[in-house]
Amino acid sequence: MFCYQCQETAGGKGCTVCGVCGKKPDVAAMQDLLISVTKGLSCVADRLRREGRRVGKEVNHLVTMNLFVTITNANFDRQAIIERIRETLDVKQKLLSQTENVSGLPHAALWNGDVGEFDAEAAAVGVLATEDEDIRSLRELITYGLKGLAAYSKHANALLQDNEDVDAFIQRALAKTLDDSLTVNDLVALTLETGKYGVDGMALLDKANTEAYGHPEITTVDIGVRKNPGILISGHDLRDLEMLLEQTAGTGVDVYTHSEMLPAHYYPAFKKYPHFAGNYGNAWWKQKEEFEKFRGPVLMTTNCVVPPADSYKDRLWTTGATGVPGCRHIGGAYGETKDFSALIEQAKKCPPPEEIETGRIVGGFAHEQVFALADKVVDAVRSGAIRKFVVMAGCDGRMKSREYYTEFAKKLPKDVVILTAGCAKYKYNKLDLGDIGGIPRVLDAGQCNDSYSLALIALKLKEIFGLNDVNDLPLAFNIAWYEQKAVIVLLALLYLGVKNIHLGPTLPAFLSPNVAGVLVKNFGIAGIGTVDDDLKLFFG
Ligand code: FS2
Ligand code: SF4
Repeated sequence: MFCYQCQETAGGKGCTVCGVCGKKPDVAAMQDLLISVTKGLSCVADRLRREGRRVGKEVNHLVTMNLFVTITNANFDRQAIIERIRETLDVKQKLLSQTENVSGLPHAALWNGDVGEFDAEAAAVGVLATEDEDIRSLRELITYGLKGLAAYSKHANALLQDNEDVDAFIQRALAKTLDDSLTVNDLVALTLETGKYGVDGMALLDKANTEAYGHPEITTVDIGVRKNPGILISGHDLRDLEMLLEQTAGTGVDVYTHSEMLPAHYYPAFKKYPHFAGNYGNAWWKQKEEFEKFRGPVLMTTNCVVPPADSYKDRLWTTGATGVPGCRHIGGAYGETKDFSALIEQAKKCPPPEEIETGRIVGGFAHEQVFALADKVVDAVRSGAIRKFVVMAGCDGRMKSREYYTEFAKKLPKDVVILTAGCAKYKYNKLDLGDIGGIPRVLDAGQCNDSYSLALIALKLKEIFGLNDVNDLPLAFNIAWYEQKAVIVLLALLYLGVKNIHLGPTLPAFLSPNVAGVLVKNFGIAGIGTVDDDLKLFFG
């Protein structure tokens, strides 16, 4: 196997024996093949569009779901991935028969095979199949950005919202990653174009979420426990949460959020459920210990899943793109109501969760809420009470080097406010960092996709202060990344013209020295240093 798509890749170079995430070589192989056949399907779909034909939503949804399945910590179930490969090949063969002309299509678009041939094909189509390291680097950078974009599209699709332009771009760009005629410059341009569609994809999801559930508002979330049995729901899919809340109403079972589901509490629509109890635990990587102590069923709606210990495997349920062999999976197409009854019955027989902490955290600072506070924020900036903002959005992870972010938050000058989104927040959202004239010093916009909110807030401030360039704002970017959704967030920020983003705790292994050089030269991208050096750099 060879995989280097996430920040925790082995030795900062690539996982070759087994994934640090727990992905085994036989699963990695099927993920490689799933990507290859999805690129093949995309080539054919793109060809059909060029011929003026319509490509159905079911093809778009298949492509986005396939990409999502291969994101870090989403799916460890080889058999489930094999089924997806089969389905993708079937759909692709049907589309192939509709094309007027198959000439010039790449191998991936024309290949077909039985399960017995899957492993041999997988071995030939992985990341290392591209020999030139710069072309490989850019192809992977684009592919990982598209995976993130696909994940966000999928959540919007689950709320019955689609953007055909985004889907057509995903497929066109996937097809281009197989086009040997494209130069490094062509692929750099495609990388930025991916960022443009990243903005569109996040806008689509923002619209889908807020139209369905209202605009996030300032909310205090309990982090302790109640006395009833509970179900813990993790991941990013708000539609899954809604269905679970509906089905648990009146059953005596409470629902708690975990990790990236915490921001669900900020949406008005979920406040009507008295059994929506609070948030339990921290970021994804602490789940083994925390799921053990939760004592009730846990529903993973997306990554990040850590392969479970046997002690709680029978309580871990997956849905959507996630999968773990030996854990039960709940199916359901977009628009259908998923059946969570078995999980609820299991919960009723479980003891209530063990208390691991007490207290409350505050969040809900997405764009509309911050716009409502704009006068207060602008006054604080004009008076000098707020000297600067620092965007610390992104991901959390296991590496000890991420303690940097806790230290950085603790040592920030008291007149600096953190803007955050994503699971990165767990490195500092339980510290008492206080407020500035009633504005909390940590403003949590929501999930990683709500980085879109942070971009809108920056653009709004630019307008209010009458600036021509977003980089003239008193705003620094110190982003933590881990998996591929952070890649699309980064590309979206680059597309919006944000410069001098610091990315840590390490730069992606998939950036070749030359590609990293382009990002440094054109966008001022940098890594992180020591906390003290970086504080000096950002705040003088
Ligand atoms: Fe965190 Fe994992 Fe949000 Fe990522 S829970 S690293 O999926 O997308 O952020
Ligand atoms: Fe390694 Fe990350 Fe790939 Fe898992 S997702 S195999 S940890 S690079």
